[in-house]
Amino acid sequence: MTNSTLTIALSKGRILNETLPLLAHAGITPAEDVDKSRRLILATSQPDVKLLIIRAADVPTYVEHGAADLGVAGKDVLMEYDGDGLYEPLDLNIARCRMMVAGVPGAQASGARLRVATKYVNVTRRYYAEQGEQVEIIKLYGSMELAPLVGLAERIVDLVDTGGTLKANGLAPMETIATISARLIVNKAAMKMKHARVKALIARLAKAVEKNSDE
Ligand code: PRT
Ligand code: MG
Repeated sequence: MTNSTLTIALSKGRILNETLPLLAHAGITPAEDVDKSRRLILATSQPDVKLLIIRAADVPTYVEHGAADLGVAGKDVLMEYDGDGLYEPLDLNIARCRMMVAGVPGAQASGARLRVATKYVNVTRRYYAEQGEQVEIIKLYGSMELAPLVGLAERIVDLVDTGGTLKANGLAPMETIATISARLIVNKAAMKMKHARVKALIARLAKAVEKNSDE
């Protein structure tokens, strides 16, 4: 992207839905209906601001490499991502949930080690290391709730909001690893090179977040 453009990476779904009202407060609205559009680069009401629509887990990668100046990513995604080219200046206080250990109540490990299925392998490895517990981590890409039901694992590490998904699958929440919300992230070079505009946007978003929490 050219130096005069400010690009913001977002993922479709709850992140986009909950970020759009905050962006609107900052004077940025998409030029077309984001739910209907298949475009991956969206123009906005501000000619020099563009939105990139990408997968949630890819947002830190785009921002770290400067392919996007800013992004909105869940704390879960940021905890799992191992990079260091990012600033995280603002908790947007949206898309809130908890990262939890869950399982079938009373289920014991079949072998020597508890098997834990998750897409958050880095976070899970750190968590059990801190607990001093040796576990076998099984990498999945989604639908973790299925794993304990078919004998793939005794535990899962997944996001929990209402608890409805766990309950519907006969699982119970057991331990909270972290409380999660979406964060604004900024490329380090963009923070320097486009300082005034990035800072102004952060300030406007911070105001919108404040207003949100008053409601
Ligand atoms: O869906 P896709 O594979 O494209 O990617 P994604 O799953 O990473 O994206 P998306 O849009 O589903 O989630 C984006 C971000 O929203 C996550 O990274 C979190 O930071 C945040 N978020 C907040 C959640 C939830 N709440 C949430 N409840 N993400 C997922 N869930 C899922 C959870 O994984 C479980 O399957 O909802 C289910 C549990 O919900 P309850 O209400 O039944 O407890
Ligand atoms: Mg999803």
